[in-house]
Amino acid sequence: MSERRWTQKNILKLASLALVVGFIGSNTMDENANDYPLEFSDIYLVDQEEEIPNGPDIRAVGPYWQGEREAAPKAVPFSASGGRAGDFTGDGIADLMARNADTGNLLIYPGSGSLEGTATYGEAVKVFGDTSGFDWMGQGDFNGDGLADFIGTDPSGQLGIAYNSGGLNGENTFDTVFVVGGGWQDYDLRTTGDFNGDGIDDLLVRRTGTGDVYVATASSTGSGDVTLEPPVRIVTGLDSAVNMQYIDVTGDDAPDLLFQWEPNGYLYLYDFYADQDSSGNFIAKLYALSSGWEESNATIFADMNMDRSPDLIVRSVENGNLVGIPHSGNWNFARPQDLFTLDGSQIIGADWNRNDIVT
Ligand SMILES: [Ca+2]
Ligand SMILES: [Ca+2]
Ligand SMILES: [Ca+2]
Ligand SMILES: [Ca+2]
Repeated sequence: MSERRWTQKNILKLASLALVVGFIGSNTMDENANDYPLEFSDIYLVDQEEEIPNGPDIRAVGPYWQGEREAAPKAVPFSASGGRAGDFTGDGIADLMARNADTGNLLIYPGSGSLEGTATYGEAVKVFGDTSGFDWMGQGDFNGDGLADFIGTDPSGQLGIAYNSGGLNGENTFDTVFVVGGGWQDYDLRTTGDFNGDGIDDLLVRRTGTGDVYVATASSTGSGDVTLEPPVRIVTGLDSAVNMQYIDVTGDDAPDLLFQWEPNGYLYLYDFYADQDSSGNFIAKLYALSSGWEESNATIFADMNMDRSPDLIVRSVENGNLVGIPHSGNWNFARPQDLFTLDGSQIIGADWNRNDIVT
């Protein structure tokens, strides 16, 4: 490990956290550890026996969650609701969406269906010209046709949606953006996911300055409009999360909440349906997956290799590399750190720091 990467900070981190069960690609402080393609110096797997400092105090709350629920949401296939990357092309493979920070152009990178380095995603297709008027953009299927639609907000809080017109077709990929409503300037983390299992993606948001996460369920007549219900609080305690995604990674077909926690750099998984008590009430649980993610400034979930398990995509703060980390295919609640196979990581793109939005 080079001097440059093996900094005092890392040594201190090791000593103070005592959490290390292995470096990526190595179970020891191996000389070769730095050859690992992830190129992050201090991503650590988490030993679940150790106490984790500065972790979140997260709780499921609200009318959707009062210690009991009628049932877990209906099964939602990854390909239909997106791994939070969406399928814009209609081939069932999740594609990436990114905005070039200089031009404001919105680009779609079609997924190849295999995790193969820089061939994992194909050449970018420009779908919108200058989108600098949007402060957030994402995707979701808001009319239930299986094709990822566009969603975005502007700084005044107006939220717009544009339906996918039938596949990836340059600047004709989307129909005209229509305004759904306002008020979204009060929320800072935004993501989509099918919360109620009706096949229409819903909006999950955190209220700015709080730890409260809300869901606004969406409905659509299937053609010209989308209605968002008023946001209902579902989770509290996420004040220091720096990103948030809603996707099933445990394989029980019920989406989980994943987030990166700023105070300690950990990636967490909150499983709403981790367990049941003797009365059949669901018990939500928080799992720490790995640490060191302050070295990444983007987190995306997408099934890159089409094994139906969403994989993890991160972006290096240091060099802008986009890195794909495969899902192991297995969820073991006693070994949550094994959910993503860090030593199977590959660089799937370079210079992704040129994009200010990646999803
Ligand atoms: Ca696709
Ligand atoms: Ca759609
Ligand atoms: Ca829904
Ligand atoms: Ca996968």
